[in-house]
Amino acid sequence: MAKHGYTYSAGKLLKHGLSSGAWPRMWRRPEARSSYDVAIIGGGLHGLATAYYLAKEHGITNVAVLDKGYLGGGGSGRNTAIVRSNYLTPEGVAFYDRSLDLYNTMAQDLNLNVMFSRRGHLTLAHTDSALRTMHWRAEVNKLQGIDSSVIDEHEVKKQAPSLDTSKDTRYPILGALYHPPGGIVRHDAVVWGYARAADHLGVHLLQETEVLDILCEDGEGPEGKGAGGRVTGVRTNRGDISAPAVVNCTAGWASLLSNMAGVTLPITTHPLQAAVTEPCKVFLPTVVVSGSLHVYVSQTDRGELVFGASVDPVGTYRVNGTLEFTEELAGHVLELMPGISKMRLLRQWSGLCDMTPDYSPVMGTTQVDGYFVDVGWGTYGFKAGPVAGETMAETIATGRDADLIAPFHISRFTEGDLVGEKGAAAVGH
Ligand code: PYC
Repeated sequence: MAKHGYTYSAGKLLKHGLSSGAWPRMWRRPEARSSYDVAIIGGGLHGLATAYYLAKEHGITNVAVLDKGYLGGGGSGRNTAIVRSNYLTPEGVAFYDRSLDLYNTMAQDLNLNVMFSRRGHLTLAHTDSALRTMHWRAEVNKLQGIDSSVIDEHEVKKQAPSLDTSKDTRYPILGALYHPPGGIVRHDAVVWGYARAADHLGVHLLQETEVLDILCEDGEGPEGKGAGGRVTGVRTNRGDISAPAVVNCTAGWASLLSNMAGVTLPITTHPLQAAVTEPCKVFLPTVVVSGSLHVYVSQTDRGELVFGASVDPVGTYRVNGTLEFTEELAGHVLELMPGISKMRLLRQWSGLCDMTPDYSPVMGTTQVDGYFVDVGWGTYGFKAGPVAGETMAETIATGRDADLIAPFHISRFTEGDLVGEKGAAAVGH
């Protein structure tokens, strides 16, 4: 057995596939204990990565990850799997760049092929002001050693020949921010890799375990919640679990869960829709984003085009797909790539995004002792998963906000110290 899982030779794989013997489980289904050192709410990428780094880097293994459904069933399994670090603020660039480092070595670290395809990322500029923002981002990026530069429309055409770079379009392409280290990763594999590795190190993964309340004492709010109080555990549909540290990694549900601890978050929840086509021969070598046309697109190794757009404008917890989205998306995509008009959409889906006013996350300690948040992930949670796990684990283990996430502390909203990342969100929202 290799670290964090099983390694099969081709012969063993074939033998196993043809035999009726059960495949080994990726992770166990343990009975919940009545108490843990750390209870993590949310079995998505962030919760699992936090559990993994707590165990691996800090030796804290008496950890439970609680999910009301199944692992990776929320935003982790619904995103468009894009990774990049070409942000606008120095804080954002440093943070996401560490995540890219972790993605680079993830297949070896977790002993699972997460299919990281480092294929380059283009953010198109269709207006002078967009071009100015791209130059601004490129300079911030370069100052931190990130490979990122502005290219003109001829270079764009070389990178992505299927794009219409002619001048007679509604929004002619003037240039782009080109970021060679960006790419896509197989999102489910990332979840499975962290889950298997965390389980292997002793973490309990408790699926179908819904948190109904966060238990606190000594706070100034009702039931001892809120500022000045401390966390004592969680109430679940399977009974109470005591824990001196409770971590909220629940993405779209973050503000509702946080209210249970008496900590109000400046977050609204909006659906984000995405869609995928039938597969065809691979012709799009990079990830392409257009803020003006509200669309991003990449082609999977299987040949499907995966599209996303802006979040739906109205806040809701519904994850229905809408015809309006499909029509607008198709219209905008065809402005960029008229040649794909015959391709058929296979399916569409939607996930929940926890949006903050400055488009940066809310991470770290809170005014309630032992209650930690890793929320406000908007449309950028997947690319941050590894570094969020690493820095949250450090914060929980030491009781002190890790340097990389200190700028994202909840206090920035009362101190007026926002980290404005709207200009580098995938599309203008
Ligand atoms: O921020 O790169 C991004 C992104 C891609 C899809 C949604 N957000």
